[in-house]
Amino acid sequence: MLQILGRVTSINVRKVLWALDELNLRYEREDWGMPIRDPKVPEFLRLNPNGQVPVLIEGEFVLWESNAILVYLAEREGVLLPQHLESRALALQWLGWQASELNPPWGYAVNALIRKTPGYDDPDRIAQSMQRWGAKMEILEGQLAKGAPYVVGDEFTIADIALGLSIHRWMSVPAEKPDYAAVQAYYERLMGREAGARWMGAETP
Ligand SMILES: N[C@@H](CCC(=O)N[C@@H](CS)C(=O)NCC(=O)O)C(=O)O
Repeated sequence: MLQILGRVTSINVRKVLWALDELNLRYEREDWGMPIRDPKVPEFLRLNPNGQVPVLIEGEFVLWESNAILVYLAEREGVLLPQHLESRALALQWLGWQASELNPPWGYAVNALIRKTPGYDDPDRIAQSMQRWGAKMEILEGQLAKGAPYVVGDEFTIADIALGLSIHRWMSVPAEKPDYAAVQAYYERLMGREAGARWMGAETP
């Protein structure tokens, strides 16, 4: 039985849970991650030295990094990644872009406006974070405005899972935002999937 370590309030854990549901795979989940259960303890650090969730365990096999877990699950099941070489590369491109380009700018704004983390109250830095985040969202808008239902075409892939959760966060942040019509339509399409609606639920920004 697959085992997932991580709290459902984590966007990176929800990526994995969404993929597992799309694949109809059964799993057991153990709550780890602050404030529920501190992963910076020897027992957890032996599994993931970063002290972060999610972690996948299958027998002796241990895997961390949410996008690597998505790729593993997709390849294990032979779905959610295109067979066609170029389409597959494009799906991996958007998956990598989500983690390395789209996510980093939101840190300050999300801490200030969603998490209300003490110390994150500088209006200039909030504005700067929103501006940089918006610039990345504009790139996604440009791709989606080409008219395909999913980010690399007609096929739903693990890249859509990762992007969907990032867009959900964008939608949840209470701030003035540009109106991205293609992103909005894509988000609604992803919400139309049973597992998408489950893991992009309103209570989990
Ligand atoms: N690059 C990692 C990032 C993982 C990450 O940042 N996880 C956060 C939750 S979203 C975490 O473990 N935070 C510490 C905690 O929850 O205690 C991945 O994609 O798996």
